Amino acid sequence: MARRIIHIDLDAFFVSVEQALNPELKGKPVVVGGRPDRRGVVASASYEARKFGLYAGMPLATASRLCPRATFIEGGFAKYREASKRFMAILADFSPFLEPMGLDEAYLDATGFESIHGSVHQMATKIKQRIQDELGLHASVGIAGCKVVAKVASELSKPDGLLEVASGNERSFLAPLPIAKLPGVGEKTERILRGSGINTVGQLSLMPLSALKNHFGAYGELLHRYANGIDNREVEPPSAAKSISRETTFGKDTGDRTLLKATLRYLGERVGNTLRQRGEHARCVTLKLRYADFTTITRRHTLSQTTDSDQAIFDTGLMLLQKELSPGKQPVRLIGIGVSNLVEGGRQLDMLDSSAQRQEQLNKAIDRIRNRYGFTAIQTGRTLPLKDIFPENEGGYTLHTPSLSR
Ligand code: TTP
Ligand code: MG
Repeated sequence: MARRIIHIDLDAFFVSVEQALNPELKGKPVVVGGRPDRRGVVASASYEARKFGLYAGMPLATASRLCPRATFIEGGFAKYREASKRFMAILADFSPFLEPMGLDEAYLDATGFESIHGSVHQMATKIKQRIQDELGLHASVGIAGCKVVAKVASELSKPDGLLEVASGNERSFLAPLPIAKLPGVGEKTERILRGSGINTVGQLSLMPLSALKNHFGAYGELLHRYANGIDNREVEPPSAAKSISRETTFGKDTGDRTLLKATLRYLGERVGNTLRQRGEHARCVTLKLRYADFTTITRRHTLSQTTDSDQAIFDTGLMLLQKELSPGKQPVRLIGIGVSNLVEGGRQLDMLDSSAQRQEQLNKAIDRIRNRYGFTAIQTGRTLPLKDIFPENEGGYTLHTPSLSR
């Protein structure tokens, strides 16, 4: 099924928030960034100010020379963060497949949402309307079969625009555009490409992949795909995209089960500590092993309930480890444990389950001590064997990979 991706970006965001709060500024050249007699640059310029050649990044002094009658505002980040939160909340009402990109920009996967809203175009119109009604802001929207084309479309539609690229037309839509319009093409790349006579995305799309790879390496491949309107990146809601993992390589390959378990416990506790610091729960636990001959395996287990407990992370890791360890196996070179499918907050503890409550309280107490005095300030029984093996350093064990001191 062809995907339908929406890219949405608010117009002159900082300035528009100021204008919504102070309607006297509407329809006028306005700059957020600071007073013109100060050092500093334009953060956001209203479209009226852009007519005078003002743009983000321009020194304030230059801006005031080009447009002396513009209103210059210092701005306040708290206002923009608040507006951003409300903007994202509106988007979340339309699709759970939402990937915020900074404060005023997001991707939504609207595949299959036609039936709810009539069409994705109508869905986008409703989103724009709500943003205008509730926040007093204008948004520009691009709709296409992939992220990169949707982004180009929204940019092209500004201000207050809505541009849909029909399925299958991605390549021909991009072809006439100057290469600088393609995300990923910065000033330097633009210069190099123009130097070889490549001025449009269409010309870039016709360059042989091998030539681009020779010139730009892996980045050349990306350019080739984007220029051809190909972009398989998913819209990734932040929590689903995240994972936390810790791993280490042993100084000497080992088959010692006590050492393997103790290291797994230690790594698992580091993972759990980070998870709790972020206020998240995990649904999946992954074990990673690399054997002496560099064969690497990962084994994953999905839990029936999300967790942030060291014990649950370790128990699951241990269960996976025990399945892998058999007398005939090679010694282990590297061991790692990670969690994924993270959700904010996670489940409410079952209040009847007093052992789960005790676990939670224990984890919290351990975290408090460790966050204050260092990781090795308190030991769980399982990690004690590590004391004899690894030197301690700055409140943690010095193992053989830097990732452990993270
Ligand atoms: P943008 O979306 O790039 O710019 P914009 O919303 O002001 O204008 P447009 O209509 O072209 O989207 O950035 C969003 C906000 O981020 C912008 O309002 C201010 C801030 N910002 C900076 O502080 N510095 C910068 O250099 C840029 C580009 C943006
Ligand atoms: Mg914007």
